[in-house]
Amino acid sequence: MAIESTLVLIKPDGLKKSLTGNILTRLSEAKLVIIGAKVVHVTPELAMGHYEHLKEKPFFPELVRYLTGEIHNIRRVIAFVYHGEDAIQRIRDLVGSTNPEEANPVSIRGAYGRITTSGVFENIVHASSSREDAEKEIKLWFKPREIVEKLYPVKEVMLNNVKEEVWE
Ligand code: DAT
Ligand code: MG
Repeated sequence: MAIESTLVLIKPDGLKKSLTGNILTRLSEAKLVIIGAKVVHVTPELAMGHYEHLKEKPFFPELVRYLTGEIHNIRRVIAFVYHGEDAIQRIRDLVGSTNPEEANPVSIRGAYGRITTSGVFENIVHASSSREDAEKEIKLWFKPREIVEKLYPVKEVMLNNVKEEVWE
């Protein structure tokens, strides 16, 4: 077992269904620490970057509309970085499988997700699925100073005459 970090997003359907407290309570069973948290307005660019690996899929345009909140008219998600032993698998186990109809019924996706008539998997939360994905996703959603652990190398740049840390 290893110390890992993982990205969790409460997607627009999770917010619309008012599940934030419930999701955080369930995820607390993983016995991990939250080292970053914020509300994010999701632009199409951010959504496309996040789901880059699926850009050839027929459901990609709908997936981008889902994450930006266009479908639910909720233009935000809540993003978290969880940190600790075996974080990626522990969170995935509580989140459940991608397809909410096939997910363990007591997992978050199994309990609250659905498939829409147009075929979108509305599965409530995102959770990173490998170390490689977690690093890519955490760097996409968070700046170094928004996380209270030094996870990955950073460099300093000057932005409008102010020093800022960015991922190396
Ligand atoms: P996960 O979110 O479990 O990591 P993924 O990375 O393969 O799954 O896909 C990202 C999202 O894309 C997923 O949460 C829902 C959507 N998706 C995946 N496969 C799909 C499919 N066959 N039909 C509709 N949506 C799908
Ligand atoms: Mg994935």
